[in-house]
Amino acid sequence: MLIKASDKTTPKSYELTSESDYWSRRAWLKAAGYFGAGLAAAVSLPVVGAPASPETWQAMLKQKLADSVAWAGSSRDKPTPYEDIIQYNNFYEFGTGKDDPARLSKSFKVDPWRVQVAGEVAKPGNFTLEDILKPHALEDRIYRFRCVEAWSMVVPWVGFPLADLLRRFEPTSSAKYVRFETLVDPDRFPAQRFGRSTISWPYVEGLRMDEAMHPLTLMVVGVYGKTLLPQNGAPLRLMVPWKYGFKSIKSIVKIEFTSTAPKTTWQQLASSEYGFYANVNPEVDHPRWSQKRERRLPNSLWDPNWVPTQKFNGYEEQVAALYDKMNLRTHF
Ligand SMILES: Nc1nc2c(c(=O)[nH]1)N[C@H]1C(S)=C(S)[C@@H](COP(=O)(O)O)O[C@H]1N2
Ligand SMILES: [Mo]
Repeated sequence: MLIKASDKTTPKSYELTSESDYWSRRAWLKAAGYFGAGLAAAVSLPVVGAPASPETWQAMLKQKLADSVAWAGSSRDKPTPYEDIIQYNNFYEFGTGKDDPARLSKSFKVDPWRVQVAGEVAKPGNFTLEDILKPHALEDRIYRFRCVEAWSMVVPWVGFPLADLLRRFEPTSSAKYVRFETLVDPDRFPAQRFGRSTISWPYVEGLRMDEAMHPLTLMVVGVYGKTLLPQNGAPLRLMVPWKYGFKSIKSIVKIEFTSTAPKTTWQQLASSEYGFYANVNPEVDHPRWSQKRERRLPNSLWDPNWVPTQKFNGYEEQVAALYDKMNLRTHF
């Protein structure tokens, strides 16, 4: 993607609050087996909200990856090789080159990590990765994945339905949209260092509530049965298979339920080129290129491997009803 607008915003540093609410405290105590034991007062509890030991969420994730089940709806297209999925990336926090994310994320440390849940919900809070992962069984889902730049892959993701996570926070009736933010940390993301990017961080994406709750919308924690690598958006990234890739925000640290549509990063940069919906649609071209076909990876300059682009990236049957009376040309 080409960035047209430019701005000189200084990166904001993301602050992890050590504050914790009743719900996450309860979840932690439950996980630790303290409920009903009558021992809680007698043992010395770790400070709730202190960084969880990395082994713990990593061990939990490993076990869940081992127990994951194949999803019946997987694409029959041939999966893109793992090497391509982890080496050809868009992740502008590392840089705009396709090889920047793999190259510059080698020493990326996920910990410490918290996910803040805020806005129109009964149960907001700051959650550890263990809190987030604990109740969810994982599924292996092979999805087609189409970037707005007209290349595509077929990726065996591992994750769980976003809807199952969102329900835990009990969104109120005012929650009409979900807004997501990526981590801001110039120590971990080189392109967030002062003056190195025209993007105003954090990277922000959003979905309408019904899109977020759709059974195809996945919270991803793995690829090809392995723990998600930083270049693919570790530890948590979204996957909305019927939308252009930029909707599938990586390395999520905030989930906010809102009553109005959030302003997303690409809309802010070039609203005439990147819309809020960003549904894959071969009938609506990007102002600067055709969306009728896509280069399916792996490919080369000599063999671009063009394939026709499908409406809603081939998921029309499952998602068309979400956009029933909408003009997809104006709501691009
Ligand atoms: N935070 C963040 N999320 C992001 C991006 C980004 O630059 N920053 N790029 C998006 C784009 S344009 C695409 S195509 C996909 C790429 O995902 P992949 O590298 O895992 O294939 O991530 C999306 N999510
Ligand atoms: Mo993209």
